[in-house]
Amino acid sequence: MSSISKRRARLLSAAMMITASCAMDSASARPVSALTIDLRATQVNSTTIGPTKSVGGLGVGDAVTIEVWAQSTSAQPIQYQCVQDVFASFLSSGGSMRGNLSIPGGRIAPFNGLASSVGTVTDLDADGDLDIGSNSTDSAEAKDFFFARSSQLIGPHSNNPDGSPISTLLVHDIPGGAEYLISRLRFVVTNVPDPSASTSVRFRARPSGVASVWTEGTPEAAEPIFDSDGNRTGTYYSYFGGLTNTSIVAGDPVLLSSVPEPAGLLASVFGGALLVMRMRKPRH
Ligand SMILES: [Ca+2]
Ligand SMILES: [Ca+2]
Repeated sequence: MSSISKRRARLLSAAMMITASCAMDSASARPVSALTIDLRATQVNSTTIGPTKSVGGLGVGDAVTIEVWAQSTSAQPIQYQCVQDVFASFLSSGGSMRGNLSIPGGRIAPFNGLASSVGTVTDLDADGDLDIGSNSTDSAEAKDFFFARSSQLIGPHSNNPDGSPISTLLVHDIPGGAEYLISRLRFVVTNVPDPSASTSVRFRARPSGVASVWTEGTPEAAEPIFDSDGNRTGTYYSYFGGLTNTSIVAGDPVLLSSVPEPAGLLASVFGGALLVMRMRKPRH
């Protein structure tokens, strides 16, 4: 590996650590009780990258794929940390780069249940490009938000009632709980007015009404499945109960920039370091 490649690998590693820290209390390095919605870029046009919090070298027409992960964590993790519903808006904000957000793949099972929605594509922040979701603060106005919704609580081992896997369910263990893939966004660059143009793609929680549904410390039921001859053929896992009503946290945004890597990546790592420093600053 060349020295440049090693340096890039170290920077990517640093960026990944920052990503993983989103569900952690940075000051104490302990998991927190929260639902953290974390975004990370995984593809530019047809090239797989990262996952990373920063993409550089972007020009007009480039398409960035950004995964949306719902991280359900507990400060005192026991049993399972689960997710069912997530209301959201997604925006590109700050900087001079413009581009349009969409969800080209539609909803991802099992978060494609009754009433789920990919949301309305619209310019939420009046900067001339398209975002996803709603600015409504009316608790009765839910229809324009992105809404990932499963018909039941989803845990790390959730599968179909016949014991087969849910092919599109992606789950990772993380400190304090688990994270679940709930969507894939696409940002297509439409305007780069200057050589250092950038913007940040971020999650914004629904400000009123039912924000989301997730649980901590949820028991798991493992039901054996038998065929007609009485032979056990599998297990159906389901989740009920647990604690609710902790806080929703937006993970660090994804920084998109026209500045070639690794400068853009350095900016993200540096920005992440600043965030940690701010969080460590003692309160007075
Ligand atoms: Ca924008
Ligand atoms: Ca906009």
